[in-house]
Amino acid sequence: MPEGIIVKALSGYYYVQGEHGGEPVQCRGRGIFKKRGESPLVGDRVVYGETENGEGTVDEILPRSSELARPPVANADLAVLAFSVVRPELSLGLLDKFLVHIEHAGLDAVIVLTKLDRIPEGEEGERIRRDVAAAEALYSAIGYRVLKTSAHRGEGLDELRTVLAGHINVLAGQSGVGKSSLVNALVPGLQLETNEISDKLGRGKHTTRHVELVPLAGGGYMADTPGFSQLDFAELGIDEIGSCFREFAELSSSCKFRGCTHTHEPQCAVLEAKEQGRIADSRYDNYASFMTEWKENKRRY
Ligand SMILES: Nc1nc2c(ncn2[C@@H]2O[C@H](COP(=O)(O)OP(=O)(O)O)[C@@H](O)[C@H]2O)c(=O)[nH]1
Ligand SMILES: [Mg+2]
Ligand SMILES: [Zn+2]
Repeated sequence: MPEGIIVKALSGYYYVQGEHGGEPVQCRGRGIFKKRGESPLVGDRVVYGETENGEGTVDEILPRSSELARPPVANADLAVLAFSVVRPELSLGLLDKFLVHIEHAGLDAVIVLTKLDRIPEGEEGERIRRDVAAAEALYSAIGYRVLKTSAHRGEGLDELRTVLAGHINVLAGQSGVGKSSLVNALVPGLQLETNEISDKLGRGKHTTRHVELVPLAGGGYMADTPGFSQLDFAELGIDEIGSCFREFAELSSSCKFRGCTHTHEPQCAVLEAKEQGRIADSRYDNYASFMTEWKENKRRY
């Protein structure tokens, strides 16, 4: 039986892209899934069978490596985290918050700094360039790929294409940072609505649509709906936040106490590393503020 990947789900049909190319096969799910409470997702690797009329059935869902709720996608493995360097300005607090959620979902992340062409001349531009260089150095040292792009000038796109190839990619990043522009420049034929267009048509930004995986020229897929739009800590335990900071997670086995929160405990390897400058102040401060935010949210509900 052939294997494939569900690239689209619509009106009870699953569109399965076979391993050997060609058009996706329109499939029904087997009744057994419903009985078992299973539900095939876009991104699922499946075993399917073709029936006479050119349609098919999804017979088996292969084990998932990840599962996102928004958008509902299985097996995404790389988050493309877009942050503009101007309008809106780079915020390391928000960047770290996205990273926590991406790490928690079990995806790797590539940080894409966008709108490089918009950095102004003069002192203001110099300051922004210094901040960008510092962020690049900080996150590269932690182990994230950092790319700089301009969708308008077509800069950095070849490198990004290489990084995305072979993965199931999901976009992340706040509104207006240039996610849609980036993907439109990256994937010929895909025309995601950019904010300018939706403003002209007077449509709301939050039109719900069905998620679809768009094939990339170098192999792999890009989900056409951004994820990680909900950044409260409702789905995380307080003890999980630290493990979503990669450089903390490495150190925490050397903390004296198991379940160390890296805030006040003696002989805490994370606090020691912070004192010695091996952990960036911004990373530690954001961690501490997420812990506080988590506790405040808990008190409220
Ligand atoms: N100067 C410049 N503007 C950009 C770039 N990418 C996006 N923009 C603009 O930023 C705004 C938001 O872009 P959009 O792609 O809709 O952002 P999204 O909300 O993250 O999908 C639009 O006005 C774009 O034209 C870029 O590389 N350079
Ligand atoms: Mg958009
Ligand atoms: Zn500790």
